[in-house]
Amino acid sequence: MKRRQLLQPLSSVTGGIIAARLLSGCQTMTEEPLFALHPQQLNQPLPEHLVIPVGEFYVQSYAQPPQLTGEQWQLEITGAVQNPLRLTLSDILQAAQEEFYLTLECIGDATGGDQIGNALWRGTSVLPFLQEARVQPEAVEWVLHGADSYETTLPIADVLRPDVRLVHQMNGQPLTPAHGYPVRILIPGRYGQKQPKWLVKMEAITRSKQGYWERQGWSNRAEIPTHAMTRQIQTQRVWNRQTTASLKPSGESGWRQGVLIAGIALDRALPIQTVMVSTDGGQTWHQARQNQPPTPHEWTLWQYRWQPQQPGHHTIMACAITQRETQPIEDPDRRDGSSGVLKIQVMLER
Ligand SMILES: Nc1nc2c(c(=O)[nH]1)N[C@H]1C(S)=C(S)[C@@H](COP(=O)(O)O)O[C@H]1N2
Ligand SMILES: [Mo]
Repeated sequence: MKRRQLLQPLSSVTGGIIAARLLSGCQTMTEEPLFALHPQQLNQPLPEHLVIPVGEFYVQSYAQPPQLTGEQWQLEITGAVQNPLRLTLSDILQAAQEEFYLTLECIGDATGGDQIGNALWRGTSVLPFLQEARVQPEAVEWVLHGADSYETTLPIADVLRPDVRLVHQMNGQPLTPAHGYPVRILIPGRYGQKQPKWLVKMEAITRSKQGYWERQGWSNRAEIPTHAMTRQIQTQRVWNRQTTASLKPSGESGWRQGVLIAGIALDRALPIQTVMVSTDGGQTWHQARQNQPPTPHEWTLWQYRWQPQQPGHHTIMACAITQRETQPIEDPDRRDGSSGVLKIQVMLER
């Protein structure tokens, strides 16, 4: 839904967009709090990792997921390469395995939206295969093809990296059909559109070209900017269609004992230096506590304990800072991803 609303002013409505509308946004979000934290426990360290279960993880597919079997699946490495390859699933499974956390987000995700999730992935580096295929010097880009005819492109050097992996497991289980069974590729630092599911062909090309979503006006670099999102107020989950919260003064999650504000932050390459939280619509800012994920490609978790003095309406905001940039309050250009600050209205009851 959100994606379609964003796309309409950018391009004419095509079959693909209608399919995207039908297939996205249909995940069931639970009302369970994201963080099992209470205001009384606010001095405890944040969890090291927070993973979204597969059944709750957003799905963004422009068409029906293709039905592939592990036996029939093959990955072709072809085009401007000296030694074209054809890999099977056992080639992927027999290569050196790596497990790593990586946060996936859709570039069409609205500010503070729910098309973002973190998972533990398992797979193998693509680099040894690409080195074996020997890309020709005149090649400029890779076209990454999905079995659903989805395609996206990336500069040659951005895929020839040890941390670009061919992935076959998500949270300890084989990829589900919706998430790309049997194999997808993960390119750290880029929005989801650069991460084809059901990957069947990597084609080196000598003249640059744009992929499916990029032709519809979405950023071709699709690099993740510095941004934070509030995900929880006290024990209530906050998603983009729920930007208000109401708290009673007393009782288990009463505001007089303090209010937990918590969320996530992400950047394409740099660690999150600081997350600043405002409870007065941006007039004053306070530093949140945060964890230190092993790589910047996994979301940073943060929390702030607010001790309100007055009942009434308050506007909560969170803003992330890296060495490169400070998150802007308003979205600069949503075709580069919505990186503006989410504003949550909190009503503290009398
Ligand atoms: N083959 C294929 N890969 C794809 C897509 C697609 O439609 N087809 N959608 C992309 C988009 S726009 C996003 S945001 C991510 C979403 O991955 P997920 O559905 O596993 O969350 O997959 C990407 N890879
Ligand atoms: Mo996406």
